[in-house]
Formats: sequence, structure tokens, C-alpha cells
Amino acid sequence: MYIPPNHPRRESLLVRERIVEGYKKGLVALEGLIAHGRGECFDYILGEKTHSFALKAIEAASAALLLAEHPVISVNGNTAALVPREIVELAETVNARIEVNLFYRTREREEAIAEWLRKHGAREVLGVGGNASATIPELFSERRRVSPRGILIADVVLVPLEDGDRTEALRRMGKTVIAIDLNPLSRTSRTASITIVDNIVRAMPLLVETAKGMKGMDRGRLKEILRRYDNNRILQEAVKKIMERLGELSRSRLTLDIG
Ligand code: PTJ
Repeated sequence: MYIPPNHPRRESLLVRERIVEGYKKGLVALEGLIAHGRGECFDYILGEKTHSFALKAIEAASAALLLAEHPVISVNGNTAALVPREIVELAETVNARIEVNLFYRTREREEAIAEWLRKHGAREVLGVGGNASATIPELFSERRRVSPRGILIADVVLVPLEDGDRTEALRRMGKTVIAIDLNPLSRTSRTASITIVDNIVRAMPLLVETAKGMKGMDRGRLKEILRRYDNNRILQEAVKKIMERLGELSRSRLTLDIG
């Protein structure tokens, strides 16, 4: 679809087109389009920019990934469609494995996503077909099926656009869970160890850049960053920002002049 360069909602519409394209390519679930719309709504309220609470979470996430022994990036349809290059770059930077893990799992979509990631440079993609032969306890969705070389043994898992049940199950297994979710009130956001409240299209490039920048830091400094990090405070800051933005808007002129 052609979007004029001066369209006021151009950036958001271009991202929406990428999700639709992802659906047409067989990467994104139909439900993924709805999930994206929910994200758009929060992003709109947050002013479609990265705030300081997200930057602090990105720093902590980089520290956790760099300190991890078995870091894993869990990839679903929306994530694959929006940030395939960044997934591969982050995996290379922090030495993480990439695993496809779908809520609405089908063999076709699993394979299409793995192929798409390989096309963007991924050397190995776990979680496809018989490869996902282990099970996460207490989880009943298709997300329970994981790779014994990936999520099952991971100590740190990055789960962009996740569902609450699995975040909780992974935490119960003692893993550090990093979420990227525009909704600071979602169960995922509230259950994760580190929540990046930002759009994945902005957060992932920043996460790659930050992790690259912190790669040379000594482990003591990385541990100190993690020790000081407080996810509850970060979520409170995100909710405060939403209130602030709505407060400002409620006091401003809302009607638009058209002539
Ligand atoms: O590919 P599958 O089968 O694994 O399915 C993936 C979806 C995303 C459909 C599935 O995980 C799902 O239904 O997710 P939920 O429960 O709708 O949660 C998605 C969360 O991601 C919501 O809290 C949204 O606000 C948030 N979100 C949506 N788009 C973005 C986002 N957060 C950050 N960046 C986005 N672009």
C-alpha cells in the first residue's frame, strides 16, 4: 500500500504494513493482527517514543543477557515479522540461541518463521518440528513445547510479546525473563523479571546497540546494574507516564483546525 511521505501517521502505518505482510507470508497468526492493534493503542498514548523507563530496562536486559550462561531469544510470529535482523544481531552479540515458540502453533508457521530468520542470517533456529521435544511444566498452551537445547535449559529468556501464563511458568522454573510489551499492566509485564515497555521496533535496535556497548564491561559492573534494577519501579514509571500524557491531553485543545 502506498503511504504518502507527509502522512502524519506514516511510521505507524508502515509498521502495520509489515505485520500485514508478515501475515501474508505465513509468519504472523491472524490473532497477531489483533495483538498488534492493542500494542498500537498503548504506543499512541505513550507518544510513540522510547521513555527513560524503557532505557533503564534495556540496560538491565543487556546486563542479564551478557551475564547469562544459556541465553535464549524466543521468537513468535509478530516478532519475526517486525525485527528479524535485530533478533539475529542480538543473538550474535550476546551469544544466544534463537528458538521459535508459538502460542498458535502450526508446523507451517514454525517452518516459515525459521526459514525467514535463516534468510536474515540466523545460523541455527531451535523449536521447529521434532526439535521442540521437551515440555514446560504447568503450561497448557502450545507454548509448553520447547527445545531441550534452548528454552528448557536457558537461564535467561527474552520473550517479546509474550502471554502471561508462559512468563509465569518460566519464572517458576527459576529463569530470568525479559519481556518487551507496550502494556505495562499486562500479566507478562507484571510477571517478568525485566520489562521493556516500548514498541519492539524501537526497543530491539536499542537493545542490540546497548548490548554491543556493554559487552566489554566486567562482570562485577554488569551484576551491579542488575542488583540495582527494580522492575516494579519501572512499571510504576510507565503507568505514571501514561497518566501524565492523558492529563496533559485532557487539559489541551483536542479539536483540530482544518482550514
Ligand atoms: O505468533 P504466536 O502464535 O506466538 O502469537 C503471537 C501473539 C502476539 C498473537 C500472542 O502472543 C498473543 O496473543 O499475545 P497477546 O496476549 O495479545 O499479548 C501481546 C502483547 O504485546 C500485548 O500486551 C500488546 O500490547 C503487546 N504488543 C503488541 N504489539 C507490540 C506489543 N508490544 C511491543 N511492541 C509491539 N509492536
